Amino acid sequence: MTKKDYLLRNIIAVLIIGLVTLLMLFFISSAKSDEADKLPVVVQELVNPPFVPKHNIVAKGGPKVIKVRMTVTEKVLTIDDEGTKFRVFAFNDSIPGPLIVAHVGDYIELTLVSPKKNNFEHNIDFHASTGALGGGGLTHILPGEAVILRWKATKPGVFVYHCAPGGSMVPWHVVKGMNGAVMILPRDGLKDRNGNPIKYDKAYYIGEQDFYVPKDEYGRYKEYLHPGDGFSDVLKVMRTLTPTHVVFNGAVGALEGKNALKSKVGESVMFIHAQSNRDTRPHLIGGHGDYVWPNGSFNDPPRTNLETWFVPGGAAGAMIYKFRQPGTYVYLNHNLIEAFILGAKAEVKVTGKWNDDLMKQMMEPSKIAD
Ligand SMILES: [Cu+2]
Repeated sequence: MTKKDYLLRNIIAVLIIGLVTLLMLFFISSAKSDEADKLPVVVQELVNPPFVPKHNIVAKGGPKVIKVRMTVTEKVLTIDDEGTKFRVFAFNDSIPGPLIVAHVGDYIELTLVSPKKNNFEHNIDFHASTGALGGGGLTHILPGEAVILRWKATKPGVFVYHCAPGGSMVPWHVVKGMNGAVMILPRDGLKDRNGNPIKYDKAYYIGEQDFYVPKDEYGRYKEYLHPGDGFSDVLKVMRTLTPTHVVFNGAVGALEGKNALKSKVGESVMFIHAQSNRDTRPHLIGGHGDYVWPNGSFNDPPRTNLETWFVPGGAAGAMIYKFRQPGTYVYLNHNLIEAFILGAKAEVKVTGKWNDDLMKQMMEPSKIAD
């Protein structure tokens, strides 16, 4: 071996050792940090329903980590016009809990907090997530604790989330109001069955809630002094599968009158409808579902021009309607007993110019000859 060969061999050996070291360093560093750690972080300000956080229909830029914070509330709420008081559990003080919006490929990083003054164990199961009972297995917190969970949004659609502490606590917490929804949009937005983009000008989020309030021997709704007092009585009513209240946004009439939803002629509005426990049949009196994803999957082409659609319990659905006429519409669960007697209805007040071509009263109600 010449001196030149010897030198060349040493150089090659040094290069190989260097390369192997670099590769090892690369694998060690990539094993340490997750993909999500390298992404930009945005904080999403959650808002109370029926409003939704500010968002773009089509994603801007690449995937992000979306940080949200929710606090568990245990409190007494008035749930109807008769002043019935019921102890509820809620995410961020509202029933339903706030809507979280992200795009496919984003990560949701939730900080869940349970203040010391609470009495029960809580957690959260995101139907949109993958693994550990939807995160439920990793988020059990006692009063005075907080937990942080990060999950990747892989499926486009609208999905519910709810508390699921285990056993009979699961339905008990859900029918006390501890549920909400997540919307995961496709990065390139919504499409019709021909691949054309679908847009909406605003979105409203309606959480439908069934309550099971015990009555006393005179048929009056019972109130309980201490947090755990009503459990066995509520469980008895739950076993009948017959709710005493079915409401939107936590109380009878919560989205009516001065709190009615608002729109104007020519505006496209998305209605997100979530029900964590019980089947429902959304319907817009005076309008239609122009585009409907009844079970919430944005991968499927929307159904069109529906009069009423079905959202199974444990799911959220989405509908988009462009208002063509002014006036007051009623958006309800078209089991009309649940809507008009138990409370599952909202009003939509729409401003704009009436279109005689679509509808015209040809004669006012007038007396008829005998
Ligand atoms: Cu809970």
